[in-house]
Amino acid sequence: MVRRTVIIIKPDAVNRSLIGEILSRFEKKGLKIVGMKLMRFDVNKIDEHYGHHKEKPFFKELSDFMSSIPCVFMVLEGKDAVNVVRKFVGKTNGRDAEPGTIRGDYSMSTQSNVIHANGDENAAKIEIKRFFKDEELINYEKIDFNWLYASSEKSKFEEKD
Ligand code: 3AN
Repeated sequence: MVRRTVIIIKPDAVNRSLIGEILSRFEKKGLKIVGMKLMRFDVNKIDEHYGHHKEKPFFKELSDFMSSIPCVFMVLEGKDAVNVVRKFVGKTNGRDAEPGTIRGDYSMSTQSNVIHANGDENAAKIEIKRFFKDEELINYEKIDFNWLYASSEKSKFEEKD
């Protein structure tokens, strides 16, 4: 069970001053921030990251959009973090995303859909390496840990570290 996952707060959310709002949701859920930086999306990395959309008609606009202003890149940690975050984020098209999800609450678009999250655990492993150096990920203990999980959940979680 991968315990870490990447999210990217996209340029539309940065322009709309939603960084704090989005970050706060993950914090309140109980996910721990172990990496965080503001960075302009490198064009070569966009090609790699959105390679599955390279031939699509919207790719150029997507690439221009993602590199237009800096994004916030974050690594979040928690038990089953990939699935938990994916559910939080909601469907790709903000108009279809369920109210209560981040895209459901803040997006009216498929392209400008506020946030990127990992589709599965394999993607999480790849994207952590794509966007973060080892030294940018900080291991630390937070006092809420004992209040977030039952002891049986904690032991299983730690075994997978
Ligand atoms: P998700 O971000 O939900 O994993 P993907 O991987 O299909 O969805 O799409 C990656 C990104 O590509 C989306 N977040 C969105 O910004 C953009 N995108 C996907 N489909 C479209 C589309 N039809 N028109 C414009 N942008 C799109």
